[in-house]
Amino acid sequence: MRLVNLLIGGTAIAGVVAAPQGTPTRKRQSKFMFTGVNESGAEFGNTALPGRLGKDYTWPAESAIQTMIDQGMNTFRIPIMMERFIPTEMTGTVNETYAAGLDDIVEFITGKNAYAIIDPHNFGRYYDAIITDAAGFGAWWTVLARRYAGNERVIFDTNNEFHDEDNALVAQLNQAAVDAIRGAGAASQYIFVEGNSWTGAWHWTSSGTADTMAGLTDPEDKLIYEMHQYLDTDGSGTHDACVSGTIGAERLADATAWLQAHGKRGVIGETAGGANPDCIAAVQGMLQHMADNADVWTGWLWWGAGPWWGDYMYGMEPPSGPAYTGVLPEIKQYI
Ligand SMILES: *[C@@H]1O[C@H](CO)[C@@H](O)[C@H](O)[C@H]1NC(C)=O
Ligand SMILES: CC(=O)N[C@H]1CO[C@H](CO)[C@@H](O)[C@@H]1O
Repeated sequence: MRLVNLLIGGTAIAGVVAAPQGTPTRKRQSKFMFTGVNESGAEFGNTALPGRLGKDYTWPAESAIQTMIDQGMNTFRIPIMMERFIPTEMTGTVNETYAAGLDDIVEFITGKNAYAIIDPHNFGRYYDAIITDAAGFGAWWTVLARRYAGNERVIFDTNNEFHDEDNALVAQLNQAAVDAIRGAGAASQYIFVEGNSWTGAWHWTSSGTADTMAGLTDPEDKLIYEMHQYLDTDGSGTHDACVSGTIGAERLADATAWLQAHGKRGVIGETAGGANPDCIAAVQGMLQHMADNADVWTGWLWWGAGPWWGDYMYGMEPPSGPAYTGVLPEIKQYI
């Protein structure tokens, strides 16, 4: 999701109610490997660095994640800020306060046997400057991957939505991250790689990002191409209305063909539409298209949930987020 400065009415979530441990995961209906939601909070207040816990940023609520697990979801994407994890320079040392918060939420999710996607929500930038230092980027990833190398339910997401930069650079940074993660001894985990042009599925081939991203290599062969797809007129995910009831499948068609032609696997890491009939049809059509092409599509994640979204139009936070009440019941068969 593209950054827009929202005023987050931040009420500090002091002590989240811990869900009972060991709750069995509900049987999942679809064949997708990954279904779930983005769990916002730790990347909020991204212009306030390092930021204050409970004022500028927060961590997702365990009780909300438990609710989604009970609905059959098994994958939670946790956006973080690179600068909060390693504050001085990419080759610097970890801020243990922030890292401890990440440890906790990762442990909670993976302790439920779900996947935790660690997503540096940085748009290919560090302190607002386009990252060009692949070695430094690799160093950052080495530190993070070493921390979670023993947890195979962690998924590493190279970076959220590279945009307005060189396609070759984006591929180089992705490869540096993959090499660093494997070099750190994290061999069992999936790695989600993201392309340029906001990693949009509808622009995947036309933007040229596909050409450079096709060459990525992984000794463990566990790369999954993470693409994002919104269904509003400009594909930005900033409108309640969708273009039509068929726009979801239409916008994915090109990327599906590319994945198949290149023997790659993909995941829709962010998607959303308003809680209205057109958008529901568009989302259903998209998920059906993915189910029909499950040879290449491994799953999908909704944008977004998290304790501070309030009545945000795409909010899937239980119990009253508009998408939790208005969309989720309509797409249950794809979980
Ligand atoms: C480390 O993180 C904490 C919590 O976010 C923050 O209060 C503190 O200022 C950070 N320290 C540095 C050096 O960034
Ligand atoms: C439009 C929108 O909601 N943008 C938000 C997307 O998520 C980032 C990080 O979670 C927020 O900072 C944006 O405001």
